[in-house]
Amino acid sequence: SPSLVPGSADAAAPRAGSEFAADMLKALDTRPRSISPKYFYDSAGSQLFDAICELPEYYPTRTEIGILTQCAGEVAQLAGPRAEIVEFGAGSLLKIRLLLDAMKEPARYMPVDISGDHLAGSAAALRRDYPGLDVHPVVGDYTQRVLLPVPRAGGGRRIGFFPGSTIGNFTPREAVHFLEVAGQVLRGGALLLGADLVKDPAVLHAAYNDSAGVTAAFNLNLLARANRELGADFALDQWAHYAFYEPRQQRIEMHLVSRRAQQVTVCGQRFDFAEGEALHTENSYKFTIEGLRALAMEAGFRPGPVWCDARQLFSVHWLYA
Ligand code: AVI
Repeated sequence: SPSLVPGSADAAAPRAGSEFAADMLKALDTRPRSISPKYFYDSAGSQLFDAICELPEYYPTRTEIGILTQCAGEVAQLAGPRAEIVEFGAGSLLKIRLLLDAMKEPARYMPVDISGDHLAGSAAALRRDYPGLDVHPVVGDYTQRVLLPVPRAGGGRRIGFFPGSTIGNFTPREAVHFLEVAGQVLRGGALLLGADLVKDPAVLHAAYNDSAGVTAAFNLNLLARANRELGADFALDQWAHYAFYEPRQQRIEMHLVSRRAQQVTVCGQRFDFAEGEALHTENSYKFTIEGLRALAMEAGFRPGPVWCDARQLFSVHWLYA
């Protein structure tokens, strides 16, 4: 899972007091209706996201893995000996393994994630496979200031790792804020950042409208989750997955569109939807290389090398903190 500050485990009972409840009620009360994509990632949503990463149309994951495979040696050189890696989100074990395998003697790996369970699982696997590595999971919201352990005596540079273009799910302001916070904990080191690139809209459209309907199920899982956790009564077959590329803002937008006029109850409160009315569930910004570098500079980073695939679908940036 990309671990975009994923929510905690499913709960059987409606949790009217949860952050999800508060944000969903606020979203339904506001026009246009819009909610943070972080609520996609309960356990069902995280599994659906993993399935998305395997889809033939969803090029980012396999393209980034290809780039990381190519640049890992150079990254290891740039990082230097005894590097301390801070991963924002306990994401794909495959990606972090590519870096760890290339590094001479990485000293410490610190994944930061809101979900303790997710962290514990990946930490155990890495401890087993890298016996010399100090695996130090940190439970916390990496979009806010997180408390990391003090650098080890004789330790190397602090290298941040934020793959998957999860930065594209932030608003530009949130992205700069995240980069500023990351820059503070990485000062003197660097950030290795994956960013999806602006490209042929047909390629983008297909990636978010896969023929197997997995992205649709991922989007609709938000309503299913509300049914499970908030005692909501969304009739899932009355909602359409709608994703499109918006070229002026260079982003994919995902919405859930009401197929008819209907009333929904969430946490005991009723809300009306007209036919065609939407709940905006996600933005996925796409970047130019220069645009991403400018964003990083705004947050105090100094851009270093950038690696891309031959088709220029995806980019991986080394940013000096
Ligand atoms: C996690 N994130 C980078 C994905 C993306 O492409 O924006 C989430 C996703 N949404 C639909 N498909 C994948």
